[in-house]
Amino acid sequence: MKLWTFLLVTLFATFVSAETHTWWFNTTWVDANPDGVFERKMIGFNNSWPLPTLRVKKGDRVQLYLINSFDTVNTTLHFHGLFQPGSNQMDGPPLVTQCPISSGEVFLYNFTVGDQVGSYWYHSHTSGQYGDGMRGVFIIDDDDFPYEYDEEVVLSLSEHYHQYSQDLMPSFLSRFNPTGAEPIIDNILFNETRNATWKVEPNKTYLLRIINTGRFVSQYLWIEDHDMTVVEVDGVYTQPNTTSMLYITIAQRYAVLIKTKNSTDQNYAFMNRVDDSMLDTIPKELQTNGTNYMVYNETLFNEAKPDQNYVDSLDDFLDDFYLVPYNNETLYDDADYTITLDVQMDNLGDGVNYAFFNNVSYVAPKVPTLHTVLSAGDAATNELVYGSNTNVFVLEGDEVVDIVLNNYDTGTHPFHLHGHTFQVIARGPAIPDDGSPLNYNASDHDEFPQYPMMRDTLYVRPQSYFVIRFKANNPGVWFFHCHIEWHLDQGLAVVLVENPRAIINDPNQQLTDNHKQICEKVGVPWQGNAAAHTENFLDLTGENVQVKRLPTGFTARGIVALVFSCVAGVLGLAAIAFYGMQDISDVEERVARDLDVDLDDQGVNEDNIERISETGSSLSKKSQF
Ligand SMILES: *[C@@H]1O[C@H](CO)[C@@H](O)[C@H](O)[C@H]1NC(C)=O
Ligand SMILES: *[C@@H]1O[C@H](CO)[C@@H](O)[C@H](O)[C@H]1NC(C)=O
Ligand SMILES: *[C@@H]1O[C@H](CO)[C@@H](O)[C@H](O)[C@H]1NC(C)=O
Ligand SMILES: *[C@@H]1O[C@H](CO)[C@@H](O)[C@H](O)[C@H]1NC(C)=O
Ligand SMILES: *[C@@H]1O[C@H](CO)[C@@H](O)[C@H](O)[C@H]1NC(C)=O
Ligand SMILES: *[C@@H]1O[C@H](CO)[C@@H](O)[C@H](O)[C@H]1NC(C)=O
Ligand SMILES: *[C@@H]1O[C@H](CO)[C@@H](O)[C@H](O)[C@H]1NC(C)=O
Ligand SMILES: *[C@@H]1O[C@H](CO)[C@@H](O)[C@H](O)[C@H]1NC(C)=O
Ligand SMILES: *[C@@H]1O[C@H](CO)[C@@H](O)[C@H](O)[C@H]1NC(C)=O
Ligand SMILES: *[C@@H]1O[C@H](CO)[C@@H](O)[C@H](O)[C@H]1NC(C)=O
Ligand SMILES: *[C@@H]1O[C@H](CO)[C@@H](O)[C@H](O)[C@H]1NC(C)=O
Ligand SMILES: *[C@@H]1O[C@H](CO)[C@@H](O)[C@H](O)[C@H]1NC(C)=O
Ligand SMILES: [Cu+2]
Repeated sequence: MKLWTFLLVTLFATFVSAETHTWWFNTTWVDANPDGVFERKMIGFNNSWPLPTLRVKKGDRVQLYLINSFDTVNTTLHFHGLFQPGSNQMDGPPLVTQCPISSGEVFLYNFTVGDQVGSYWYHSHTSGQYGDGMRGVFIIDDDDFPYEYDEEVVLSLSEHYHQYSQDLMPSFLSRFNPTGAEPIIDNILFNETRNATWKVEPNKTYLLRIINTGRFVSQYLWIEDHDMTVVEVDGVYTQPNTTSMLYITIAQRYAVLIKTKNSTDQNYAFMNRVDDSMLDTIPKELQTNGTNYMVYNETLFNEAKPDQNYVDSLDDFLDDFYLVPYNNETLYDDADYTITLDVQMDNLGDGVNYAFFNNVSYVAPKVPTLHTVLSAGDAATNELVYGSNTNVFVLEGDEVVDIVLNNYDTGTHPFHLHGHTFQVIARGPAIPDDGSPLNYNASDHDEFPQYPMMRDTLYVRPQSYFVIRFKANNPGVWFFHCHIEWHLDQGLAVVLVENPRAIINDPNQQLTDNHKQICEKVGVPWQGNAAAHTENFLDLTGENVQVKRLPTGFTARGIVALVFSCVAGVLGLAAIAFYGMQDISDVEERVARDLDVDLDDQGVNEDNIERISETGSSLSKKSQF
């Protein structure tokens, strides 16, 4: 009898605990002043910004209706870190798993939260919109949270630009920005503001969920005279590890326990600081440190705020490589399949600086890759149908996959894999700008950790490498990309087509009617190969491809350095004023013509190469590569 009651109660509990959350969100521009020094509009939902923190439990259903109320632009929403088992079409990246949602349309993100808990976030995956504010925190609460705490608090970090993404992007991806220098940030935010106040009570344990919702810079985080005990990283519980400082890249999450003091006679500085090594230039007026406040005593706080807290070194942050998952999950078996990706940044024939994985700069196909899978039949296992510029790798079901990433660039990059967490099995040290890049050596490496750290976003150090390992147990089309929005726009992405047959055969994975309508409205076919051919999937004529390369021996930096050196040096300042009144690209054309460089055909008079590279080096600025 007792057992029966128990079983019934358990069954009932399981049954009722799966809730359905229905949200309707209307994208709207909202007047805001996040950093307190500049009024601008931010993208909110229903005329409100910052966006709400969404809370669910595992197994719950989410029905989020996204109403695109932008005047003209498309949008999409990604739930960062969610596995989306059997619901790949709800993952969010446009032209990877869905058609863009055009202005005036409503898309229903309808999915069940998988077997996951912890700290996540959601953000637009379209056109830098999340940098304009379309981002929020997503928490999967856990009834069986393994650590004791009294109160839970979320904290988001990000950087802030005064200009809109749509204005920053064209000048970033321009031949007049040949080094690919990212726009310099105007501020860093702490919980979507600055100088923030966190009121705490004494003698308590807080669970602080820290989420970097930024699009560019990593941040250091520390609290005056308080330690933080890491217990979760990107939704993976860890064995506790106590530190005084965190380094958190964009898209990463850390949940930490913080024990408050027993006395209320003092308040403390809660510092965030930009990793300024990621900035090309550091303007004098940029506040690289943010001082926020952990307030125990408001009376005292109103009298005097704590001063900025200084640390001797920024190198003492917790190295996430050494964290151990709480469940002691051991290293997976050796890889069945190893994908090696070389990261480079370089200019193409149009003088614009692009980013490459294995010499391919990602260009979106004409048909979303998932839709190609669903319409390709037997051809779905053939990488060719996905196009030559999408960097697609087809994975077999349940195989163990290693991604070896060698970074030839001198910058730090946070890479994110959709649909999975991965084991972090190797990561090399930073190599200074004047050293040669350090590649991963499969026949000579440190022993892999027995219990590797698992997460979904991982940084690679400058001119170094990492190796990650995961099981291909989640059929779907999963984007793997640098989360720095600028670098994604430069093409730093690959697409993993995981177990295509299983996707095709799963009734849940078929496109919803709403999804097909969205495609029709935006004029994107929902069937066909990368070039939108439905008859012959191997016919790629008309596919989208990257800009052509410059001829060998000719550096694109040369071209633009040449333009600037000519304009500034040879023609003099008066010429800048003169040319400045005309379309600036005209200047380049005229200079190129004078020097016999054919920009359109990318042909070049060999005699000029020497001169061009000379001017290039004499003028070279600090660059990210
Ligand atoms: C947001 O706006 C939509 C559309 O008007 C409405 O249906 C919904 O109830 C609103 N949601 C909230 C949370 O206010
Ligand atoms: C969405 O917000 C805009 C701007 O406030 C408003 O004009 C529009 O009616 C809203 N749409 C819906 C469906 O509520
Ligand atoms: C933060 O403090 C600075 C300097 O004191 C001030 O200019 C700015 O407006 C403040 N920002 C906010 C959001 O309070
Ligand atoms: C919306 O997406 C479609 C299909 O990718 C594209 O052709 C169109 O230019 C996009 N609209 C805007 C305003 O970017
Ligand atoms: C969401 O998906 C589930 C499962 O396919 C379905 O039963 C439900 O009707 C969908 N919700 C809406 C509002 O269409
Ligand atoms: C950050 O903002 C959220 C939402 O407004 C709030 O609940 C939370 O307490 C804030 N966190 C801190 C550390 O102040
Ligand atoms: C606060 O007091 C409790 C017991 O009274 C003690 O266990 C704890 O260590 C103290 N905390 C601090 C930060 O001193
Ligand atoms: C701290 O809290 C514990 C129980 O939560 C209590 O026993 C203790 O007296 C408190 N200590 C102080 C200094 O408030
Ligand atoms: C807050 O600080 C003031 C000034 O130091 C002090 O007089 C007061 O007792 C403190 N209040 C509490 C609750 O500790
Ligand atoms: C920012 O913080 C770092 C670390 O405490 C410190 O070395 C540096 O001087 C601070 N910068 C400013 C402008 O206060
Ligand atoms: C904690 O992190 C440090 C590196 O920062 C590492 O050496 C140590 O092994 C870790 N300990 C645990 C229990 O995770
Ligand atoms: C993981 O291993 C540690 C010892 O390293 C042990 O204390 C802990 O109980 C283990 N956790 C689980 C969930 O097995
Ligand atoms: Cu990057």
